[in-house]
Amino acid sequence: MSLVMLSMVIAACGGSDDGNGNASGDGGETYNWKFVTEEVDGQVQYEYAEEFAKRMNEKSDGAVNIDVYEFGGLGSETDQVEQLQNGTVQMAIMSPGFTGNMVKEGQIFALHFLFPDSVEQTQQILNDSEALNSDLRELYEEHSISPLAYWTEGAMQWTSSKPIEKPADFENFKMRTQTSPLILKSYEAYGADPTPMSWSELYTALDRGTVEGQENPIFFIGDASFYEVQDYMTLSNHNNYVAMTTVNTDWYAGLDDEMKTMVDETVKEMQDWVFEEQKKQNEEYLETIKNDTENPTEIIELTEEQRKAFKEKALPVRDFYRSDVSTVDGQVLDKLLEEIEASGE
Ligand code: 6CS
Repeated sequence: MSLVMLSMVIAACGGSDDGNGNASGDGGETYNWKFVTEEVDGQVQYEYAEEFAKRMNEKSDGAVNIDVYEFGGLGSETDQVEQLQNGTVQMAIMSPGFTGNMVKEGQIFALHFLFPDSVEQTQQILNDSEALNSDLRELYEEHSISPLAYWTEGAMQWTSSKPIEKPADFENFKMRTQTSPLILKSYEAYGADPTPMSWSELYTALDRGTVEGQENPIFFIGDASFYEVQDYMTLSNHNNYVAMTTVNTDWYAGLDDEMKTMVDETVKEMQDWVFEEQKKQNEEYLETIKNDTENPTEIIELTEEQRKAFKEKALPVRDFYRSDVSTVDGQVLDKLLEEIEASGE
């Protein structure tokens, strides 16, 4: 039932709607929320939101109905950030790579070679980190965005129209990035010429040569068919793709205790679910890309020595983050680094 129809039914029953997707009537309270994602049907973020909606509906005996929106249905990635902030949507999967002009500290995820090489260990840190789940969350909340969880969509790799094996291969290379300025800075550190752009334009831009390469987890490179218009994929594992489960801060604060607990518990249990989902999709798409003989992709596996050369160029970007980006003197980064070290890396 659409929201408009629902309001009509409630009005007919003499009930009321608080304008936040929560309505009370003779049949008890009902909740109708919108959940927007940056990906499309089948991709990890969308599958997450569908599973979340299903679990909430079951746990609430049908009282919670969540409409899940694919990317594009409600506008661009940055439009979606605004919709969450003004409460047009209650929930969103958001990539920090699109909020860097606003929440400067969130650009911490743009730093290459920061998290452990192991995706499992990285997810553990994302789950447990106080720097992220408390300190960074507060900074997002100043902008009406509450990140309830951080999760990886997998290690990121490079695709390109020429082989990328050493930093010099990036010299003047036209690299597509998300919009956060520190992501651009990270590629400038290798000598590249980065261009921010929405992924909705990326296939065409790669096909036409407007940009020569991009970074993403393997499932996304496969599902969005980027590899079809690229010749090489470098297994660089230079960073993890981190997504956030976010809610509008005021809306979340206004939920009754029982509903808030249900949301929190579901967000928590989804962490293991989404880890398995991204793992499965990343493994399957690696095979798809390898076996697609109609669209051959040369896969370059960097040695540890080769990765080290990129890491050396990437490390000074941390100092830039501390001195020129951070609004809290690098405290979130320093705390996160301590947590990473304590985790055994
Ligand atoms: O490259 C991007 O912009 C997109 N990549 C992923 C893995 N998810 C959504 C995002 O917008």
